Amino acid sequence: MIELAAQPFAFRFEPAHTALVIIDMQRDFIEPGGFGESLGNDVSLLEAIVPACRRVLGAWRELGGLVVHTREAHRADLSDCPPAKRNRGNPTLRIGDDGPMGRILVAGEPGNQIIPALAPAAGEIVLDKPGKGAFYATPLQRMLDERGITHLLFMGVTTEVCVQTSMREANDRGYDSLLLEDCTESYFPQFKQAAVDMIRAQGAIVGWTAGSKQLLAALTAR
Ligand code: C5J
Repeated sequence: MIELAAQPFAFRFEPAHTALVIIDMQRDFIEPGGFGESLGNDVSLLEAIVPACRRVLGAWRELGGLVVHTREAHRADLSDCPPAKRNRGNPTLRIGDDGPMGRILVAGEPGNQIIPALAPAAGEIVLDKPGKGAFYATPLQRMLDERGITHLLFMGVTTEVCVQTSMREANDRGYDSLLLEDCTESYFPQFKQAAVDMIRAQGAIVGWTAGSKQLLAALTAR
């Protein structure tokens, strides 16, 4: 059993029953010249978490822990993209349109790939999700249950959208989840802070939060 200093109180987990879930670290959200930047976002905020994510991923791989990578991705025919999602905000570029790195949020396109620094390794789960949450319309719960997973460590982007939605879905399904604060980011720093505060409020109503240093120290000390 590993115990790490977390908020609002210590988080305990058994590595064999815990998965590291990395949400949507895809090129279109993170890299300069991608869809995120074309919408006017400062992607350097998101890029800045990559080294901390790499350290955690490396340590987790050394331990032999289960890794899940997600991508926000739709089928090429957009049959899994509700018109409400495609039309929301009346943007100039919509899901499925040709963007700077291929068709936006379409599986298999260059911009939809996970950034090279966090590229999935053989045997790791890579999950395309059509929604914001990682459990909606995906086999994630079955995959975790088959492997006896009860605890989840979350990293990725963006904190208040796909990360928080996935943590809430996990919470309702009975998993204990921890968010690594310096391994998640938003284009809007105030939204990140609000999401972190919400997650751990009221005695971990959604889950726990901690820095990657706390996790790495706990893994080293075991
Ligand atoms: C994610 C988004 N991954 N912000 N997507 O958070 O639309």
